[in-house]
Amino acid sequence: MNIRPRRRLLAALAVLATGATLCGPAGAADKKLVLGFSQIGAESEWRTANTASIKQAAKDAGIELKFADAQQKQENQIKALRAFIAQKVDVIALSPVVETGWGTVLREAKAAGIPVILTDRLVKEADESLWVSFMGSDFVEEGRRAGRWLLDKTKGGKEEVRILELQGTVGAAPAQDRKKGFEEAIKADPRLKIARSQTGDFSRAKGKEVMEAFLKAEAGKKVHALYAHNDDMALGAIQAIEEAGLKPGVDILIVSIDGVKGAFQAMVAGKLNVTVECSPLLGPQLMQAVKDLKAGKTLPRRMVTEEGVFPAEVAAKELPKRKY
Ligand code: GZL
Repeated sequence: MNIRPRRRLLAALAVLATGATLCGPAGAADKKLVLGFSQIGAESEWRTANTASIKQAAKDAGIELKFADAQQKQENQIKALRAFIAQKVDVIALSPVVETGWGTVLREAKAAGIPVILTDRLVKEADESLWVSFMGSDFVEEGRRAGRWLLDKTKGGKEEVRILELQGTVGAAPAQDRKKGFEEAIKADPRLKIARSQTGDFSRAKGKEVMEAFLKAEAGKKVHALYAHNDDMALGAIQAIEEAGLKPGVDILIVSIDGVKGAFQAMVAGKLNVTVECSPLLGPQLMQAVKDLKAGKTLPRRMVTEEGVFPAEVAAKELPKRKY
C-alpha cells in the first residue's frame, strides 16, 4: 500500500496513540530477551552468591532467565544447553564445571545461531569462535597472590616450610590455574614445599574429610601451612585441625581464595590468615553483555573482574562491607 509521506505520518501518530510501538509486528519490540544460564551447582558460598547475583541482575534488567543447576555434573550442563537451543533462547551463558568436553554442544549452539557467553570459568577448546566472550577472574594470578603471601609470611626462616594443598574440582579451570600460579610463586624460595595435595572438590565437607586424612598421614611431622583453592574447603579443614587438637591459623597457617563472608568471620576469630578475593558478583556484567550483544555490539573477548587480597589484620574492618 503506497501512503504519501503526510498520510504515513498521520498513520504513525494514530498507531502511537494506541500505545503500541512502531518497530515490527505488534509486541515484537517489547518481547523480553531470553537468557539460558547453565550453573554448575551449589557447592560453595561462592556459588550461592554467584547464583543470587545472576538471578537478581536478570530481574533488574528485565531479562527472562532460564536457570539450570547441574549439581556439578557436566552431562547435566550439556543437557541444559541442548534444552536452551531447542527453546531458541536469545543468548546462552555457561559456567563450565570442567575445562574439556564442550566442543560438540557449543558447535550445536553456534549452528543454531545462539551466541554463548562463558562466565566464571573458561573452557579448553581449539575453536575459540564457539563463544563470544569470557568474563571471570584470573585464577593463575589468584594462585600467585596466595603463594606471594605465604612467601612473605615465612621469609627469613631457616627450616623447610611444609605445605598441604586442598585442590578444587578435578579438571576445573580454577583448580588447574590456582595450582599453577601458587607453584610458580613459591619457586622463589626452595624452603617452601607442597608435601601433600588432593582435591576437596571445592566443598566444605570434602575439605574437612581430606584434611583429616592429611593430618593422620602427617602424624608426628611438622605441617606449617595449608593452601586451599577456596574458602569452603579451608573452613572444613579448620574444623579438622581443631578436632585434631591444633590451632588453625596459629599451628598451621591457612591461605585460601574467594573472600566469602565465612572466611572473614574465620579471620576475625583468628583461624584463617588470609583470603584472596575472587568475586562471584558477575550478574550485572553478564546482563549488560546480553543486552549489548542483542543491540548488535561486539563484546570484548575477555572481561576481567578486579579483585584484592584480604589478610586477617583487615578482616574486622572489611567484614561489614562485604557483599557476599
Ligand atoms: C571461581 C569459582 C570457584 C570458586 C569456588 O570463579 O569457579 O568455584 O572459587 C566455586 O568456591 O565452587
